Amino acid sequence: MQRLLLTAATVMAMTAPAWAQADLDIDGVVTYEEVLVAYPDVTAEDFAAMDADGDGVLSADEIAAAQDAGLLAAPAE
Ligand SMILES: [Ca+2]
Ligand SMILES: [Ca+2]
Repeated sequence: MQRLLLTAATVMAMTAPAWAQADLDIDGVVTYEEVLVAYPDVTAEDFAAMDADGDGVLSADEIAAAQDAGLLAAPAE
């Protein structure tokens, strides 16, 4: 867990797109666990609403759509 938090801090220090800051293991998709690190208030229901294709992870497009829809705020700079 400590390593995960350190990774999050490192990623957030980089100038990456907002969604990429949540993708802690840089595999191109964001899991619910990764969302919770950046957005602790997101519920499983919120995540399911954002997961448009229902594959259990959020793609960059799904995150962009969620941010456009106001479901997911961009991380504070
Ligand atoms: Ca990931
Ligand atoms: Ca998905």
